[in-house]
Amino acid sequence: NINTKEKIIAKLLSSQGEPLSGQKLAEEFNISRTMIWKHLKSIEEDGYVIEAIKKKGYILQSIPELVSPEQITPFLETKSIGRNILYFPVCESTQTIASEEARNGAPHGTIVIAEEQTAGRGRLERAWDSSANKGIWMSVIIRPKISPQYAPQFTLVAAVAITKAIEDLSNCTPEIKWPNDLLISGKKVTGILTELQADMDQVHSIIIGIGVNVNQSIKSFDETVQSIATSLKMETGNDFNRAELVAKIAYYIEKYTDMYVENGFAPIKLLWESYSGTIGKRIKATMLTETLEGVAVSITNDGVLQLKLDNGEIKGIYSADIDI
Ligand code: BT5
Repeated sequence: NINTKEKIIAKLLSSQGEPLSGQKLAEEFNISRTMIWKHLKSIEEDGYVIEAIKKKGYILQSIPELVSPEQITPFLETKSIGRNILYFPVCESTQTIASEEARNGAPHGTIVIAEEQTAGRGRLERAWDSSANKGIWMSVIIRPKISPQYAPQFTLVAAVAITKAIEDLSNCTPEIKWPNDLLISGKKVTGILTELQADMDQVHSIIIGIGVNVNQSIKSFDETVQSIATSLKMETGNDFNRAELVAKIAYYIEKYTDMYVENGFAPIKLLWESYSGTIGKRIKATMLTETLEGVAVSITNDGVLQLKLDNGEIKGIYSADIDI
């Protein structure tokens, strides 16, 4: 059934302004005119605009804004990031698919992307709200030749890359909240989930999961996150072309990954600090086994947060939830 629907979409896309006759479609797929009509209704629900011309047939007026490879590729300015795209209208989690693909040898730069996730996840198995056609839900597989201890730095590389991309296309500058959130007006617009496949000496792949809230209104968010989440549309009043933003993010991930491999973490750290909303603030860091309070004084060259406790002691924090 889905197959017939996809074939009808393909026919509409290739008909180039010539009306498609419902009768001919019915004959070709060997189903009733009513079934054809039902498929067309379902296609319209996906965001395609179809005009029916009496006695002639159906013409495609416009296609929905998607994050399909066909819509992303024209915007791409990269050598490797996004040159292999695996696209899903719906999946459980792009991160899970990307892990599998990475294990099976998917090339550096592969992007797994979905219109909708039914089991999107954050750190520590928390849920990530990923409603259909409104956000960017993607996982990028990179294969830098580094040792595993440096992998967490790629969360910071990604944070800078996404910040730059959002700034370029929206004129909003998100603030980076260490380690993995981007905020606009104090609300979360992006979450990053970095996972690693490695042996003791060498990284095989780093999988950067990226969730960006783009065209949602407050109502499209799950009630549990409505008070903490925002989208680019909510902040600016504008709709954004998600495919263009995906390509921009790919561009900056490539740029900063190359920069990292050539020059190390120092230049990335400078950029990161310029966008950070954490450094210099008094924070509470909640970790798996303890909670610490103090002033976030800096990040080290390894991306570790330096927290100055009230007794003057400096503690290195590798991962935590931060309250400011
Ligand atoms: C994150 O975790 O922020 C990482 C999110 C990564 C999502 C991407 S989407 C593509 C890829 N595939 C996946 O399955 N995941 C990645 P964390 O720091 O643990 O934050 C999770 C918390 O953010 C939740 O507990 C909620 O409070 C909140 N949250 C959930 N959905 C949100 C949304 N859409 N916008 C803002 N906040 C949200």
